[in-house]
Amino acid sequence: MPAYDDSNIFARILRGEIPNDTVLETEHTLVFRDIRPQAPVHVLVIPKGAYVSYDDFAAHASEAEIVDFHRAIAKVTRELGVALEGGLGFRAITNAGPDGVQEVPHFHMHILGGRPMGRMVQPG
Ligand code: DGP
Repeated sequence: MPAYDDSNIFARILRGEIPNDTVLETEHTLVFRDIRPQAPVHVLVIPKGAYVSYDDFAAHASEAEIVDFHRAIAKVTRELGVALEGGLGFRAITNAGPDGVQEVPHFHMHILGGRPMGRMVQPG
């Protein structure tokens, strides 16, 4: 696991050094709109803790952080109208490392919706 780089853009957002369009904030989790939206709904769900990737978070975060993260996804998908309770669904994507084409090395889950999302993975 690469060491967590404190200078990444999401760490700076969490420190309040860079503005963001927050949709939801909980004790351990922040949800904000992606700066380059690829769908009518495109938000990023991030833990406030310093985790590089999903596997880092899943292995090392506390149970409270893990539950809070997933409950935040449940809440925000409902609030944005894309949850299956009242909506047409969404896609959750997380990229990890070079093969996953992860740009920002702070774990984040993309939530995309508001239109049919097409094929899951383009042929390489
Ligand atoms: P990934 O490839 O999974 O690491 O995606 C990183 C996403 O982060 C990408 O969709 C664009 C978004 N992003 C990068 N910089 C910023 C920023 O400064 N603010 C916000 N809101 N999103 C950003």
